[in-house]
Amino acid sequence: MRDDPRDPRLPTSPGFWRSPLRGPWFTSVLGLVLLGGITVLFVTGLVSYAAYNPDLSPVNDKTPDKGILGFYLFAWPTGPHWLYRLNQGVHVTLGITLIPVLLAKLWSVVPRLFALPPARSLAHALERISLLLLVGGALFEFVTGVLNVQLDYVFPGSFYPLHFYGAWVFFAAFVAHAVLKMPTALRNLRHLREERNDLVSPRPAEPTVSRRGALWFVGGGSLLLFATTVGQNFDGPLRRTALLAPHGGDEPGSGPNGFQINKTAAYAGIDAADTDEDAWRLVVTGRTGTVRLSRSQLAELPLHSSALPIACVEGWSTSDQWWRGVRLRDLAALVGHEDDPPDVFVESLQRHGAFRKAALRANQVADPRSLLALYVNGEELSPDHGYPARIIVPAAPGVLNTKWVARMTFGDL
Ligand SMILES: Nc1nc2c(c(=O)[nH]1)N[C@H]1C(S)=C(S)[C@@H](COP(=O)(O)O)O[C@H]1N2
Ligand SMILES: [Mo]
Repeated sequence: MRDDPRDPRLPTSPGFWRSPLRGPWFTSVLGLVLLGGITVLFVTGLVSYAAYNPDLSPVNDKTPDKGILGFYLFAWPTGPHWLYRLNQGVHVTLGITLIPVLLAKLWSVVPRLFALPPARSLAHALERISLLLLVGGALFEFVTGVLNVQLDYVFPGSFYPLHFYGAWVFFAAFVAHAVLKMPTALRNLRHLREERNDLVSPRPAEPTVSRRGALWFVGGGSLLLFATTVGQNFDGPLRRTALLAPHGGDEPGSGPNGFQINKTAAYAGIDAADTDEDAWRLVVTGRTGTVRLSRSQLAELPLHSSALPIACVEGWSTSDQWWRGVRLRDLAALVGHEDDPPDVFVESLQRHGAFRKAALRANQVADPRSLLALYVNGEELSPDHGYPARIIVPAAPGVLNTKWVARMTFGDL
């Protein structure tokens, strides 16, 4: 008896699963929410990757072996200036908001994981393998994403290739699943009287909550996560509502430099002795050679202002800050690129760390709002925001806004 798969004490028996909530309607509602939500996550994720300009330079490319998976890459525009802020805010906030829906959906179909026989036919075997990729892929993408946002990452290997390749594997299984299940899901939602299927328990326990009630519970969980995350894309009082987000809560300080900081100068190993007026020189190289500029020489060049946000890949952003500094295209002109500014390779004083250098495309250099900033909100940059000078480019991800700049090399990359 103990080995009989129909023994209701074993999870392989349909009778083991007693929740009266399980059934085609509950699973279909959650499935359709995920269909819409995950499609948006996939698209915003791919778009975010394009924003890194991976085709431009190996230093920007976190997945150099991507092959044809990079088929869609495009030159990232510089406008509207909040483009990356919006894209990444949606990607991260929506991902976190969907966690309860994903968990409820997996819970609703968990009896199928144990169903025997493992495969009734070749087609059934293939379907079950694709489900493993689907469930495994979904868990992998959500877990790596959340770890990267919350914990500054703890996985072995870099986050970017894992999350990128994982997304393709997962999305392929997801598309196959959606195509196979869509007709059933729509039918289940249209029919008032439910069709019975294998998800409906043959010996249901007494209900403690209705199916609609359970959906409200899942939705409430999502709403709570949304409400405690979305504020990290705004300043001051709104940011304080982002209780669960690492860049939620209070601003790191007050005054002109009192907005969010990713890595501090201390963390990046920036020594104050290397940034003072006597020590620091910006080294700019281009067609006509190299010039070295002290900070006070830079401050005597024509200065311009632009109001631009910092928007991090981890899904937090600031509102527009007033940056003031030298236009990137004016720096290009100083070294012989007067008319058509080329790409530029930017290197930081920072010696270690993944984001100490970045390449910018010619369109980013040419934009009059793109600056090597010396000031922010009317004051000198603070050490943590990149003193003596940092890059700020409209619509770009935060990683391209290199802090503590030491060297800029203009030329087609
Ligand atoms: N040199 C250097 N520049 C850097 C980084 C870094 O780690 N080192 N981090 C980047 C990232 S990921 C972001 S989001 C922004 C954050 O800028 P902030 O700290 O001024 O808000 O700086 C960018 N510039
Ligand atoms: Mo970032």
